[in-house]
Amino acid sequence: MKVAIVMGSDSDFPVVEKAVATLKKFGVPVAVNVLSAHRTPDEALIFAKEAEKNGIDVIIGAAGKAAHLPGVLASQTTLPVIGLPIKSSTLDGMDSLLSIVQMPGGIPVATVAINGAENAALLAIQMLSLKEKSLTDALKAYRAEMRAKVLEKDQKIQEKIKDC
Ligand code: RP5
Repeated sequence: MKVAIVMGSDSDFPVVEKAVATLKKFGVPVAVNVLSAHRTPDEALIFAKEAEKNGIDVIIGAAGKAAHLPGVLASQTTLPVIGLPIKSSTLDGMDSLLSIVQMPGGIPVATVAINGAENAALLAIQMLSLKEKSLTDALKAYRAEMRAKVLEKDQKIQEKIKDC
């Protein structure tokens, strides 16, 4: 097992599934669990304490509202923890973002954008690529594909503006 995604509620899954799909696309093994810093604090702490022993290399912590889960996980392990703020409240996800990003000194959480599930997965893959060269090659191919798509869009715009 390489990447573990822990989400505060199953209601986070519609966002989290994009991270799962990205990790699978790169052939990275992924486990997904529902554990809450507030509703199942004991289980969340044990999960993080045992993550390294269980063969996990990177943890993605996804949570909304008062999103303490990624920080709580990070407090129990030296594995890198990526925080994925979920837009699940009337505050448009700003509460989740600030709860995750404003960590006290000494316990970092690498925070991606609100609902930035794909970037959370890509960042995890970049971390894993330090040890696995095949992932570096796959990331480079992914970026080349992205570049080609943007250049194609640019070309289409050039055609469109001729008719304006
Ligand atoms: C957080 O509270 C979860 O991560 C979720 O984003 C939010 C709402 O949870 P539910 O009430 O939908 O279970 O802990």
